[in-house]
Amino acid sequence: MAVGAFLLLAVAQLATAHFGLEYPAWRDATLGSGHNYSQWAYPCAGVPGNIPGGNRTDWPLTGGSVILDLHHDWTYVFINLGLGANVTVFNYTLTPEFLNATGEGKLCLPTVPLPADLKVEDGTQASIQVITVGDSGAGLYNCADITFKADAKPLQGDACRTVGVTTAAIKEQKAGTSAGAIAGMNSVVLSSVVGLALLFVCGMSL
Ligand SMILES: [Cu+2]
Repeated sequence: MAVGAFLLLAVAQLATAHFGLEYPAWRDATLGSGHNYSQWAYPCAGVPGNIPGGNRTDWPLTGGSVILDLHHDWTYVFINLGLGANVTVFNYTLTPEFLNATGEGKLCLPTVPLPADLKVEDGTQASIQVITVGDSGAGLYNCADITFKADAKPLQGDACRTVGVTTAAIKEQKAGTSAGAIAGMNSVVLSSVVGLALLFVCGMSL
């Protein structure tokens, strides 16, 4: 009975948790798609890039919007970029200050800017990688293929609404000035992990 209950919870965890990348449209649905995808799998949940006839979204030259569907109580969010038609290496970070997102719901970031020294042209193809990290410490991955376009605009108004989620930016700090902040953050993370039963780490919060 105990084993059966554990397996049921394990299946529920696989089926119900993790996150959706709604904009730019992800390469393919990695939640309940029937494919053999796993969001635990680096770099893009097992979804190949540049799928023929697949999603590819126009994105502004200086950076665009990102919408996530978050299913966990809290998560850290990182967004990376790789250039090319079929990207497997995401070597530009778009979140020098990664996000600590609290709550389940929709998170819309109106403009995620490119690094100042990264110049792209109209028609440059690329991919966005979104990584979320929760209590378990393991990363979850989703990717979206994009084309940088001079006439593409960030989402505005009702197209970019955040519901149920609050965020705080976690700033990178210089060595020697950050000991207090890091010690404080670790104690918060540690107490929230200790406070959760192991089976609740991922997936039972939907
Ligand atoms: Cu999950």
